[in-house]
Amino acid sequence: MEKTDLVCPLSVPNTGMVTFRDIHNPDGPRGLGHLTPITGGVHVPFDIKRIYYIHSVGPDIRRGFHSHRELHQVLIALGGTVKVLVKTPYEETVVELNKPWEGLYIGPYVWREMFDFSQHATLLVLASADYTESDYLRKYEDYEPEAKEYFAK
Ligand code: T46
Repeated sequence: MEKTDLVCPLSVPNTGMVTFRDIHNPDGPRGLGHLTPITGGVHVPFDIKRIYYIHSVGPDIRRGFHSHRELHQVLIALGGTVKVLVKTPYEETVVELNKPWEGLYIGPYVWREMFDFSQHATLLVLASADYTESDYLRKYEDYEPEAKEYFAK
């Protein structure tokens, strides 16, 4: 299932921002907090098959350096801040994730690198499929020609 109208596109194709509900009652008891519900196919443009989270990342660490052929994902900084570079052979941009009610959608053939994790940052990832190593393009020299062919269609 894909509902692309849930995603506000960025300048890089197959990427965009998704804003979730931030439920809180400022008139309720002090410190009651916030709640964000996410339903696959309703609030993100795919059925959620898997979740994982990345945390305790050192200050100078950069992760990612790959693309997926088919996977759809949404990245959410549940706490702290994380920067994400998304790029194709033709465009690139950097997004700072810093709100637990905001997600970065990344679809097929988008190269991603995550960096500048703040202390205690936790990055939640919602994914459309099981972990499949053969879906990864982990070398830029393998990624670039396949991505050029994909985006030429
Ligand atoms: C992505 C970014 C945002 C598993 O065994 N199962 C899993 O579901 C995942 C995601 C990873 N792994 C193993 C594979 C590696 O041996 O965990 C190890 C670290 O994975 P990786 O180096 O791919 O981690 P990141 O942070 O570079 O990338 C991850 C996701 O793999 C990737 O799909 O888009 O987060």
